[in-house]
Amino acid sequence: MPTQWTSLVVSPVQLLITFLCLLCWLIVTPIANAELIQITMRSINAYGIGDVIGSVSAKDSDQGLVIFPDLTTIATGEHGFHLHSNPSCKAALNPEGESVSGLAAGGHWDPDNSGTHLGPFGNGHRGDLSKLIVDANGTTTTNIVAPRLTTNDLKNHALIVHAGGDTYSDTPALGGGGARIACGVIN
Ligand SMILES: [Cu+2]
Ligand SMILES: [Zn+2]
Repeated sequence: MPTQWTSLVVSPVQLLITFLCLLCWLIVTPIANAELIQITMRSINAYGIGDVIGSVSAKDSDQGLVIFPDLTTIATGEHGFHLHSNPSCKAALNPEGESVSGLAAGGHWDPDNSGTHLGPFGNGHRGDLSKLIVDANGTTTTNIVAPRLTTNDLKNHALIVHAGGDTYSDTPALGGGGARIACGVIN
């Protein structure tokens, strides 16, 4: 074979490298281009929706949904944090006729009808998220991961922060977070 042709013959190793590069590009490109969704969060109470207290951003990753809270003026400590079914942060009346903060958001998003609250790594409500940890300044910027959610799942629902923590169990009911204190709707 003339020497000018030998350099054009592709070796199996070169083919393998080309294939691996293409594979890497196909895997990495959608993650790098993942859309960042930003949700404005407002304080809520039994009278309705109040001031903006920050935002929550979210994007897809190969570990699931990564959530970046950036909230201020929340009491120090742990706060239950969930995706609720309805895209509303309004107060609503309970069966006793009392106005309840954020009640229009409905219950924890549960598309599988599991009927159980098990936290972000269980097989219960898919809206169960890791609790937010608020530092001594009343701010929270600690990222959390929701392995069973994507940005698409957030749409037409509401993110809710509760006054209390979360046991990731049905004892007490719905993890015991109590009152809904902040909310944001994803359209
Ligand atoms: Cu909740
Ligand atoms: Zn739940």
